[in-house]
Amino acid sequence: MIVRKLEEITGTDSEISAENWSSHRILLKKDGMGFSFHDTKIFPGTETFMWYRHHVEAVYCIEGKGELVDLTTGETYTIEPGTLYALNGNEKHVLRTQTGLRMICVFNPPLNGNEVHNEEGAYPLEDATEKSQ
Ligand code: 9YT
Repeated sequence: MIVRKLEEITGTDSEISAENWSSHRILLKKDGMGFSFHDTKIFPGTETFMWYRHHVEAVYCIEGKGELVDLTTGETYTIEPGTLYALNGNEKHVLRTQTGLRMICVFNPPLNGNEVHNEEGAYPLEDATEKSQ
């Protein structure tokens, strides 16, 4: 059994920060669960383009408010506590928030731990055109 607390992750290699977010990656590939499990904060006033080409991901909002656009359909969804979205088709998407968001994220296959942006397929919006075809 694995029992782990958020504060044990803080300041370790499993706490990863990027321009628009920071993430405590609580379970990783090395834990052998078949998925990774993250507690992620999306910073206030941000807009993040993401495209996980190699992973499926479920995201469950527990704090804050935002807006998700599915770039494959153009559909926009409100994100608030109790909303889950599942990227079951490697959809390109944009997440916007004024308040900031706290999200519980599950990835399959699991992340190794240190992926950010390019390695993971998550790019800032300004790079979208260049890198996401
Ligand atoms: C909301 C979202 O897609 N988060 C992705 C996971 C997080 N950025 C991480 O741990 O890489």
